[in-house]
Amino acid sequence: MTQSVGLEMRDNVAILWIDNPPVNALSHHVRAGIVTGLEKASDAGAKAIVLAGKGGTFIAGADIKEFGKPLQEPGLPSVCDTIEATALPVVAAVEGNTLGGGLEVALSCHYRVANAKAKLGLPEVNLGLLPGAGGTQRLPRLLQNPVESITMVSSGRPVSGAKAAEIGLVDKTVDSGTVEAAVALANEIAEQDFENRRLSRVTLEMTDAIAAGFDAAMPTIARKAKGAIAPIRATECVRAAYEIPFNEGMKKERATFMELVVSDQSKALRHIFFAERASAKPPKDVKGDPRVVKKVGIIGAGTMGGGIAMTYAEAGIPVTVLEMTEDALDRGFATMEKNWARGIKSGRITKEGVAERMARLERTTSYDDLADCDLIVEAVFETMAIKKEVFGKLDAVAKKGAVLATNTSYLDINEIAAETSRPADVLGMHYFSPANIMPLLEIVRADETADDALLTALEMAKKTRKTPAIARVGHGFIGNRMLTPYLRQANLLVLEGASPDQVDKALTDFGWAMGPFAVSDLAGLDIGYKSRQDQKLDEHESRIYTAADRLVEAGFLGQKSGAGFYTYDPETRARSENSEATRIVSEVRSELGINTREISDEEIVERTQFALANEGAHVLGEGVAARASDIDVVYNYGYGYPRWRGGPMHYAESVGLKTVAAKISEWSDGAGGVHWTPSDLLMELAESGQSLADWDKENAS
Ligand code: 3H9
Repeated sequence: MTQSVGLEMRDNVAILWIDNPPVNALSHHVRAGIVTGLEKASDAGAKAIVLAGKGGTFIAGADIKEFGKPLQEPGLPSVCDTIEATALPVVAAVEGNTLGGGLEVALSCHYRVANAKAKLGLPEVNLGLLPGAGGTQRLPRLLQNPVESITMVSSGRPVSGAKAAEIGLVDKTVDSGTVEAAVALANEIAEQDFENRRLSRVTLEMTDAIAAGFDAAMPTIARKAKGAIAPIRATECVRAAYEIPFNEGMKKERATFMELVVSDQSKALRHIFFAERASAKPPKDVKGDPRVVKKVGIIGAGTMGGGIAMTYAEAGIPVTVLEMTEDALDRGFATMEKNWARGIKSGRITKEGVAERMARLERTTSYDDLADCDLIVEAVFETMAIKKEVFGKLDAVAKKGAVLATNTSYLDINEIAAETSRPADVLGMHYFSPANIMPLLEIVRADETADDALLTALEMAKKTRKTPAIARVGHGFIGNRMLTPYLRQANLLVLEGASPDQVDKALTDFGWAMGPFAVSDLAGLDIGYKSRQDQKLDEHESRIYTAADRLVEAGFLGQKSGAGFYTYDPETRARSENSEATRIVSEVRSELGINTREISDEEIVERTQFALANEGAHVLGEGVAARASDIDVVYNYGYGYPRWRGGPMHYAESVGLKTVAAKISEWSDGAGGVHWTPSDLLMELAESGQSLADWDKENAS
């Protein structure tokens, strides 16, 4: 037996304690320990066994770090079979996280007692996998209703212990004392026959109604999967439980698991699982503790400010919202209330919940009222002069030690910080619209930002359930900076002969939530127009956007004006071709003397995705991002990048940095070369054969 599985005898009951912090993952030594523990329990004269987890959690699943490495026996399927076949009855004491392989272990036990608050689920699909230790075969044999099995396996969403009792997943729930209750049950059933509790022996029958249920569910599962394969393959295995005997079902499940575990999708999803945990950790050089935040001030009640205020109010933190006029406050507060009211309609929040949130919001037009705030987030116009004015005022009123954050999406935060007498308190907290919904928080560490101010921003991300990634100062930080070359290529492709719809479709087929032209229409074409004018682009750059500019000048602003690159149905917002946009695009092509050509979807994907990776490598090389994996987090959580592709940097790695670098070199030497600046870092990595993952390990601060 190993130290990670301990044996405790309580009279006739043996408790096998799984102890593998922090989440009791089923690492090799735990699996081996369970098998030996079962034998020891029997040798010790136990009449029944309880399987329990130390630290208030049962088992959070297989050890994800072991995937992709050679399997060390015993494998989890065989451990589960051993548990189920044990001569003594085994009771699982389910509490905390009981996920993936953890739930499969519980399903192999003969009885389950759960804490009502435990989380039971099969989240393997989130890692591009399926339950690979009998979950797809044992779960439907336990639950009466196939729909519950299909939902749990295909969505990966966990259920509470209380819900688990309702659907027949556990035998009993308790509010506290889970292990004691499991021991009591073990004593009660110790002498009873439990043969019918071995789920592998249950025979399922496929009826017409069940088959029709699977047929009906599949298209929805495929639609929701948005290109991910695991939810579909997992559901097929659940279906097999009704169609073939247990042993054959297990073989099918195993074969599918082995196929998925080496798939690019699963590698990408596992990458992002660890990437999002790494990006939430403070840089190694940062010491100390976060400052205490009891109250937050938000400057601006527009779309961004309102969304940010909602985020904090939802997290239970009191907020003071400042605007220039009472009218602006009225509008901002009405919008927040309206947004929450939508949540009431959809059943996400109650009326009382909205009232509680609204009660956490105070309003003011006076900077003096921000004096008691511990964190103040500015969300006013994206103009340096205005930001400086705001920070000057804040400097005068904010209390000592208050963290002063700007929500700027592009500007130089060192310059903003210099406007105050306390640059150490200043940093960027860049939210994404709609801020109360979008999960990304790009935290910008300025040159003089204090460690504890940075830690406060990270802590706030956690409290408000945002996924943070830290960037350093640089135009557009990580995310928006990379958008420029991406959009540049998208617009060039249209000039060269693709239609906006072809570009959008190629990229949504690739997995993006939306294509760049649909996004531009949604954001408003005037936004890009204004920013281009402010930036005073050079001739090469402004040429690319001639068609986009002309659309704005012709009054096509995107969805808000009913048409942009596309026209929108006023009722349904369904989009169709805007013939006037098509005419403008072809007019611009002729004016610029471009001979159009057929453009393949492959070229669209390569040019846009490699442009992202190339700029990402610049960002990395300049130290604006600390890790390639942070860039992937930014794109996953802020820009609708397909999670199952891992992120733009991981995607480039999966294609092969050599291939990506060769293409970029070719393009930069070609006719459109002026639009490419190959990243030295990318070229060096491609040359040396070093991976981005290794670069992260060596260089991340
Ligand atoms: C599976 O079970 C396959 C089987 O069907 C078949 C096998 C044949 N492995 O998230 P946290 C680490 S697939 C290894 O910050 P929280 C995590 O990286 C698995 N490590 O805590 C982090 O490390 P670090 C199915 C794991 O309280 C630390 O633990 N199960 C694993 O916010 C703390 O994690 C899942 O997919 C793991 N399984 O959330 C569950 N889990 O400190 C995946 C966590 O170095 N896990 N770590 O950064 C989770 O969803 C969350 O971690 C959990 C806790 C909800 C459990």
